[in-house]
Amino acid sequence: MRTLKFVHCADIHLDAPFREQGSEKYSETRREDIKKAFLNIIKEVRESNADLLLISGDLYEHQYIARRTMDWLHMVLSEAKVPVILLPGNHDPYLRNSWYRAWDWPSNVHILSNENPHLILDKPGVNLYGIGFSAFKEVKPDFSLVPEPMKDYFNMLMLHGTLDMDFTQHDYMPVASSELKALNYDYYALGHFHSIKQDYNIINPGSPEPLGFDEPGAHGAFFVTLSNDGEKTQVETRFFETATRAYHDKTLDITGCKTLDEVRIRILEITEGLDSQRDLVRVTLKGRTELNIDPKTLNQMFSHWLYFKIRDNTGAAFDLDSLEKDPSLKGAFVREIRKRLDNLEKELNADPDNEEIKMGIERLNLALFFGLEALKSGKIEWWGE
Ligand SMILES: [Mn+2]
Repeated sequence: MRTLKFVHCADIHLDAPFREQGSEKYSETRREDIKKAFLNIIKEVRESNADLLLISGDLYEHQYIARRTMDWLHMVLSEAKVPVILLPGNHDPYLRNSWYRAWDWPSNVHILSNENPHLILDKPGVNLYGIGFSAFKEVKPDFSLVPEPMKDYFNMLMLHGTLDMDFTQHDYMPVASSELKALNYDYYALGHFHSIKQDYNIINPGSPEPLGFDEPGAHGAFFVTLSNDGEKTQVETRFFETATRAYHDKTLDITGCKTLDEVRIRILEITEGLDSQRDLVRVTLKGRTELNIDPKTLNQMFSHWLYFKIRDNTGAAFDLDSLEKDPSLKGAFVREIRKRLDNLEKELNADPDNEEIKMGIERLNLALFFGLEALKSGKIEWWGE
């Protein structure tokens, strides 16, 4: 039985600019977070006795990477103590002035460029082929260049590209799973998407540290074991988390909130359990309100968080008294609902504990709101649970 253990990661994006907050201290903290995530990957390589480390593109940001980060990377990669296979992605393409060409990489590092896409390691018996970027954009790859699988070797393809979608946009190497499977390789180490995609032996591990609010959820890399009994290769995978922080993008409908304190309490409710240093939070307020929302004042309450931003997307509340005089359908609708509400209010005065009447009033108020929203914007959004 032949076996191979390796760690597969991608999309590290060392020295990404992180401009969303506009403070240099924040951006620096986040760039350090990326390094920590990468160190977690190296740690896993060492502790799990992996034979290889595969990095499927976007290891660093060509436009922003600092020389001192490259020095740090040199040190860290040599500490991996196993062969490290790099593939240039769309953020670190194999350009003429690329660090992939003009840099003293540690001796255990191999780069699969378009000039040199093929690598055979007799020990531990791996046949590797890489399809990466040599410009910031790349069209569909030519799979006819991929060598035939080698007998008694583990055959692995590394590719940075867009899997199973985006076929009208050919800028980022679009490929289909069926095209990959037809190559009959044992493992396909993909990169490019920052979220996890897995189809048995085709894996896109996502970014080890999330890079923005469009990257929620768990982030890490894969520990993979291939085993071959002489006939068939089995693939076993284990995802491990590496991220320091997590993004949370929340929406809060504040229709019906009577005071700013009530709004604050609702914000606290939806962010309960989150950690001011680990979790990066954005709250978008929506709905209709008469309150004077000042995001700056609200934000002050969360100033001790590493990142907490409240955005105001609310609209003005309906002015029922003037709408009632409206000659159109809107006016007729408001008059009808208000007439029914008046009747129920009278009934409730006579029978103050009647739950059914209370519920009827609540329902009519909702009907009034939804009806006006539909008449005004042509659609309604349900914000309930
Ligand atoms: Mn990327």
